[in-house]
Amino acid sequence: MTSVLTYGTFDLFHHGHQNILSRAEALGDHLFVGVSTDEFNLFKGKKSCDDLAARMRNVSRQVPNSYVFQETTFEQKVADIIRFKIDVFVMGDDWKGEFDWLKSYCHVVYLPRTPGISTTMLKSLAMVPSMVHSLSLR
Ligand code: C2G
Repeated sequence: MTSVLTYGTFDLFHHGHQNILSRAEALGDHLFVGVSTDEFNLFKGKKSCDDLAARMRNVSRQVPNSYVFQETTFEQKVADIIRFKIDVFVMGDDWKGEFDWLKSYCHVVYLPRTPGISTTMLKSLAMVPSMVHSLSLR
């Protein structure tokens, strides 16, 4: 049985997130997903729109047979790999090379990012109506 591990913020859940989760799931028999806490996001320099519960729920809906847990530090990955007996660690290739240090614990796979979609893009699109609204008030 092959166990697969990945992490993410998964804010404003979109098809890029869906793709990586589905492809990670297809690499093995069990998928484990660490979802960044709001506090860890701040450490990563991100302020998520959806709270942790919503982001974990969205992940669980996409990969219902996965085990979804909280990611609170970058460093917890080794402990997670050991406790879940992980065979394959997967991230999108925007992280290429960043997690090669985990290769002594498990296979490390970077999958191509889904082009044309990002949480940052969705956040900026969300700004447009409020900007138009505020401009219209002038
Ligand atoms: N992703 C993707 N295609 C996109 C957007 C994101 O494949 N268009 C992938 C990312 O490469 C990542 C996963 O989706 O593997 C989650 O992305 P984010 O929610 O942005 O997570 P991130 O902030 O990269 O946090 O310790 C690792 C970090 O927690 C990862």
